[in-house]
Amino acid sequence: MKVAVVGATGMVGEVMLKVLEERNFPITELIPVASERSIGKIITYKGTDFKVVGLDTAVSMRPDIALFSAGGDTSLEWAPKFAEAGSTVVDNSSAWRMDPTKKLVVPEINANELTKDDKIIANPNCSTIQLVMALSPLHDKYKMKRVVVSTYQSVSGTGVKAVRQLENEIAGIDGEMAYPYPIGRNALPHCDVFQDNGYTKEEMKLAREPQKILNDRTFSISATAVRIPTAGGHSESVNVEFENDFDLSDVRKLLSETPGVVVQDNTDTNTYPMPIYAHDKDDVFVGRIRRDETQPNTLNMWIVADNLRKGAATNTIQIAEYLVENNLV
Ligand code: A2P
Ligand code: 11C
Repeated sequence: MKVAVVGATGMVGEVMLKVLEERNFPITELIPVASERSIGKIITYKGTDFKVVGLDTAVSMRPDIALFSAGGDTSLEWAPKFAEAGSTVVDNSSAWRMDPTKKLVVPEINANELTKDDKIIANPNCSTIQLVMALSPLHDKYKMKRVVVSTYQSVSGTGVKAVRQLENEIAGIDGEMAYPYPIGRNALPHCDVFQDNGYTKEEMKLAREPQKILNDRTFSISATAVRIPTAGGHSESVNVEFENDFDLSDVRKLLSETPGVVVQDNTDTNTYPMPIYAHDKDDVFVGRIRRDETQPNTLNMWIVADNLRKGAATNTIQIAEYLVENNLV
């Protein structure tokens, strides 16, 4: 496979290259792509040096697969050009996610919807992916009615500038600000931009993307997204009301048998998911599983995953793997 990584010099792009290498993705030619200012930079992949090229050059090289993580505007403009040239695009931006003509895919849940005709495939938002990974098996068994989720999101979700802001604050250096306020020793109830309805764009992604992935609009999700000074992963406090009652031990068993989900749940040993543990891992970690004692058929749990891995790069590459394994490219 001739594979282009668009945004190869960015935070997610770098993790994509690492994950492609780790998983030994079948690459015959790698095409690292970034903005004009990075053209000619060297990217080393499996010990070989590759020169970064611009988007025009990359399209003319007609990659089989183009993995995009260079922001929504770049995807909106360039994904169709790659698709026209015959490439299959897997896009990590928010550009195409809610487009009814595009599939929004978490491979463990709905990769079977993919066909050869899907030339632009959307990768969900990081906080959505870890949420649906845990909700999907429970929904299949107990049928969700309503979910209330509060997130505790890593600065790495915002990008390099935000990681640097936190590092500068810790080191006591005045530098460029990615957020309107300090993030160290703080919590900002503000991820992505505010919308007319008073919610942020991140909160609306959490409300809408799971319905599309699970192909079911009979449940609703209400979200509050908060940025906190962690770097290794996003955490989520989740309250789920089901149609049907459940047994807590069955819930634990079901989640622990779900591929890609790891249950870490033992209050006797202080075992629960945390970003410092999830960092650099591909699984979604679930713990603090307990019954909501205030209303029937309702569960509380805590979900943590590395937002740059399963939340972005790994999920994108799993989609590409599915395409290759099923001769869809
Ligand atoms: P560059 O490094 O040349 O700016 P992050 O999300 O970490 O900020 O990274 C964004 C990635 O997307 C980088 O690789 C960046 O390249 C790339 N990028 C940003 N804007 C464009 C653009 N207009 N065309 C191509 N690549 C872009
Ligand atoms: C965050 N979820 O942590 C974002 C990052 O729609 O792909 C990814 C934004 C997106 O701020």
